[in-house]
Amino acid sequence: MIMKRKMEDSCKEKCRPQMSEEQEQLIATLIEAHHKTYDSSYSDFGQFRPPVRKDEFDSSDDCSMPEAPTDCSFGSSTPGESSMNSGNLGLLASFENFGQSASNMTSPFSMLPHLSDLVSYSIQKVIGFAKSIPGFRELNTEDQIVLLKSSVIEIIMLRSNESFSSEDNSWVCGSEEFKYSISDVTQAGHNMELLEPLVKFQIGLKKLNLHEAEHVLLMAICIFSPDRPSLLERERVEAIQERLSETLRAYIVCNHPPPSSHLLYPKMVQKLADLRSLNEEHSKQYLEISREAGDPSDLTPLLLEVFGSPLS
Ligand code: 8C9
Repeated sequence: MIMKRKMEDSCKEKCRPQMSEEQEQLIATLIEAHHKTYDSSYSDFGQFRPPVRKDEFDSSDDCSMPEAPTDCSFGSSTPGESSMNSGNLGLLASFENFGQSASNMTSPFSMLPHLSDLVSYSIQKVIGFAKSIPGFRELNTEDQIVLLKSSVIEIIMLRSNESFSSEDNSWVCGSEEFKYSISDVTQAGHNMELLEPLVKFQIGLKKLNLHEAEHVLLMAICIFSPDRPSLLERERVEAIQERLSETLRAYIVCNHPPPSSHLLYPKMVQKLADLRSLNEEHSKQYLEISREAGDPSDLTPLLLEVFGSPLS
């Protein structure tokens, strides 16, 4: 009897940091923003320059047509909402046009044009997501740009977990054509060595079985990292991140049942640390790829702006 009373008390105690109305609202806003910027049907992928996969068993390196449609007549389409253009991000001034020339089929980086378009498209979506996080638009423009530039590759890695399949360690975006295996990514110039940690990260993240609320909060927390270099108003960024992490902790306590809730918050924080080292590796790789890529037009103006041009 006493035992039972104690149990009930501790349960109440557990839900002590009950979710406030404001926290519930914050989660609803983030989920809506994510739905608006992550199309689970991947229907825009057909507008990217087509993926070109080298037949590993065919050394002839011929110029046969890729399986993908080579018709690039989508030309002037501008995928992504124009919400990206509005607002005050100077970074966003450049808008992407995916309808560039057909890929160079003899390039050793045969997947580069397609993956560049995928990353470029994802950057635009991440910007759209960031802009709808309460507090982001109220920051000064410089800090908005610092936060986005430094986190965007991390957010792309995080959001890609939605398409990642642990069954065969690939990202599955609808059809077979848009299924990215490790070897596809090495065909964009990324070496295996650095891809392995990314795949390990994806597997580990998948295992956390995050609820959608947790997934979107993790992305928002990552964007509002107060320790990014050269932030002007660090304290404001920190205050927003604090509000987001408190919401995440409250959500887990109140809505995530054990045993998977066990140590979930610290495990998520560890994922943010993993992303930092992936980000660092990425910067090095990007520099190499952008130097070595035969055709500079394999990259896109937005990629050059966000990750930097090798010439600058
Ligand atoms: O530096 C990069 C780069 C890419 C293309 C360029 O032209 C220039 C540079 C990005 C590098 C990373 C790998 C870094 C290893 C440390 C990039 C190749 C990875 C992606 C794009 C490979 C394919 C699967 C980062 C995330 C990887 C993938 C994402 C999948 C997505 C599909 C879908 O879930 C992205 C997501 O936004 C979706 C919409």
